[in-house]
Amino acid sequence: MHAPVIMGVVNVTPDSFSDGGLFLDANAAVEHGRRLAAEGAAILDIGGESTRPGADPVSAEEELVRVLGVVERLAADGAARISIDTTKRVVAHGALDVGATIVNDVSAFRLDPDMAALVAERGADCCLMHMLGNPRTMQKDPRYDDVVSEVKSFLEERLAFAVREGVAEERICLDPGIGFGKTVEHNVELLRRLDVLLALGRPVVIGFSRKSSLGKLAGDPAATTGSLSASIAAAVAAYERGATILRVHDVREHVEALAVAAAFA
Ligand code: HH2
Repeated sequence: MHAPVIMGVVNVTPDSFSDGGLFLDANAAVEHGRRLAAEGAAILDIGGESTRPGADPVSAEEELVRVLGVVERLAADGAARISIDTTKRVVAHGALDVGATIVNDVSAFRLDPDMAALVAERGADCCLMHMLGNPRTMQKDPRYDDVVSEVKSFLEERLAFAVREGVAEERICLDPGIGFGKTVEHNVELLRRLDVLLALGRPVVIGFSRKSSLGKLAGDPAATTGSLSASIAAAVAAYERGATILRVHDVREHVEALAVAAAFA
């Protein structure tokens, strides 16, 4: 089985759901990113706009101010690859100019279709994620007939779109978007039947870390976040079901747990 790849989260935002405001200051964000790289993150995913349910949108100018210096400094370190977590072409463009090599677009190139041409032209890698609706509305009674086949069809269509726009297929990862327009049951079903998404032939990214479904599964129906231990359990389950990239906030603990899980694979 493949080795797990850890993507460490660096949120340069005042309002992210689990760590909003902690790393809004650029120096604090860079220090945090350095720590995550030293702990074993192969990728640092840097974002300047929260996608939590109900989050307010941020302008491209503001997003650039938040992330650009952080991307540049962490890319210059060379300790980890840099991924820019954005749906905006202009932000991705700026980040690629200063050293990012991966575009993580939670809209899968829908909010800014020109993003695909940018990724193609720059030879960047990308992650295309499923989301039902948008962050303002996505958790209001999400419904599917069959969440797994609907997410699969969506990702299949987005993969074909990206390839049509010139992105090399081997540069594309897919993500079912845990918590993006999904109930606890939807998230569980997506992980339980991950083989259906793996059949698309691309590496799968899973971001379950700290999400509220984990707190609910662990017994608190009103949970707004998930604990570290719950996050690790989900990451190990995702890895054992074939996920390649685990997007996590607590890198050291996940690296340890996944190294042990990998020993049994
Ligand atoms: N989850 C979040 C943000 N970006 N990208 C991918 N590919 N997959 C995910 O599951 C994913 C993502 C939400 O987590 P976080 O960045 O911690 O929170 P916020 O969006 O509030 O900043």
